[in-house]
Amino acid sequence: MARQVRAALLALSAASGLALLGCGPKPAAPAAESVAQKAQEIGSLGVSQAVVRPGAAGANTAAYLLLVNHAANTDRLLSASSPIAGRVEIHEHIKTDTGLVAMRRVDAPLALQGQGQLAFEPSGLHLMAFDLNRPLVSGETVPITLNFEQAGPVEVLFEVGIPRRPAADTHTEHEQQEHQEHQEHHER
Ligand SMILES: [Cu+2]
Repeated sequence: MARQVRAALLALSAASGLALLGCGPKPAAPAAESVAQKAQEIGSLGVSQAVVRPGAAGANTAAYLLLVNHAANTDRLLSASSPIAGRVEIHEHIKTDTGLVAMRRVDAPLALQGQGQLAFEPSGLHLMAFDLNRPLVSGETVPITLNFEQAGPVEVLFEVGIPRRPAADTHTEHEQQEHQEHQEHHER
């Protein structure tokens, strides 16, 4: 009996040896399966396209997502926070009198209509993560918690990467300016 077990073990190790010879390192998961492109259903809320830009430790970065409210009643986004950042603010882009695009903090609760949706995207509404406490590297997944009046705290997983540009936005200047402004914001 003991001999049989030993023989089986030998056969197993031989098999695994062959398997090791036969395959190299596993290829990285294809981008198509990334968390950002998967819909996350959290209670009455649907989340998709959750992406946060890469950034160095101590820097600021912007996060984007599409929020859908499946409930009949309006909910309100009150605040956001994340273990990877000193603080997270809700920002929007506005056009100044001189025609420049600037960003400003949204202080009031942000309404999300019943059965409605809210898009956070480049050159529009976005989440600003200030003072990253570690580098964010493309491909990894980080949590940001959104605090809603009705739904309560909702932890959303964001993929670190470059957001897909909205179809209507073909200007690169906007994003460059966004980065500059974020940096100035930080240095102030
Ligand atoms: Cu911003």
